[in-house]
Amino acid sequence: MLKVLRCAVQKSGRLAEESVRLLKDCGFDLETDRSSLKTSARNFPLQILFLRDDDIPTYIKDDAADIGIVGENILAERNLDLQVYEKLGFGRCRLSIAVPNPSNYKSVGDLEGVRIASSYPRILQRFLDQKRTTASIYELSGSVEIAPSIGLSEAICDLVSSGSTIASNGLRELEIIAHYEACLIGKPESDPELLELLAKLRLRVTAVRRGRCSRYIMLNAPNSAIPEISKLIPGEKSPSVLPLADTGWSSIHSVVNENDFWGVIEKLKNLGAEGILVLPIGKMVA
Ligand code: PRT
Ligand code: ZN
Repeated sequence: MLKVLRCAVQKSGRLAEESVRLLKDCGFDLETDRSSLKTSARNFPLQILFLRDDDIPTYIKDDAADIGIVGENILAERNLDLQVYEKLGFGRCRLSIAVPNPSNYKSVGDLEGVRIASSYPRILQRFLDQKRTTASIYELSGSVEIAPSIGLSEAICDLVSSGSTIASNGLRELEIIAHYEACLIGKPESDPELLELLAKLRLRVTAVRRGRCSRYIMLNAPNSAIPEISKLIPGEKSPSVLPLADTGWSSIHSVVNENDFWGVIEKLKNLGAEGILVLPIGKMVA
């Protein structure tokens, strides 16, 4: 029987939409009627299982799924023998310790002997051990931010993205423990057919991720500036340089990383570049 790669994604929540969007951008033709708990790609041996994010690592470990998309925080909290194949660039957040605002706590060391409410007791304990601080951890599965105001704890340790939830609960961030994002995970695989499907899926995910982080750039420049511009935007190997009808000028095409983008544009203009065009890239295969 033909093998099918089973991928678990969050059914609803912060990672749900982006996870499906990534898979669709990878070219998997998915019917995503969210009332069903699983669906299959019409053009690839891939089945998607829609689950609660916390259950995804266990499903993989127990062989009910082969791979999955979860926040690294979920993986870091569990001690499962799973591996991260790829960071996916969405669902970014940080795990932080927060304390009432105002309060006299200045660093983690000041939390000696206090009670900290958290849904991430293991990560927090490891962090406190590193900092040689002894505090008691009060485990909660949600609504952690409310704990100090109702007298359950003196501090909390929870995920933060914009910071508005801790601020609106009268708290301030004391220390960041770690930064996380969504990632593609799986367990060490030995079945050759599944390994082949996984390699194909990872190639596509990497290509989409690289495409999302890159921009295609085209510009005109005087020939004298080509060596400097080539150093600035080398692209994969070197930029394409095409002569313009105007003598002494060329059109230069390359790829630029989105993070460096505006800095590079300023430098290109200083080097005499004109008519700079920037286009999105769908996929970039190494
Ligand atoms: O139902 P299910 O169990 O599947 O979902 P869930 O409710 O447990 O998880 P969900 O959808 O809230 O989060 C899924 C994943 O998104 C998390 O595991 C993180 O990897 C990632 N993520 C990114 C976040 C946040 N940002 C985030 N801000 N997860 C939770 N939050 C919460 C945080 O706990 C706090 O309550 O949002 C609040 C803070 O947000 P800000 O913007 O006010 O700082
Ligand atoms: Zn959850």
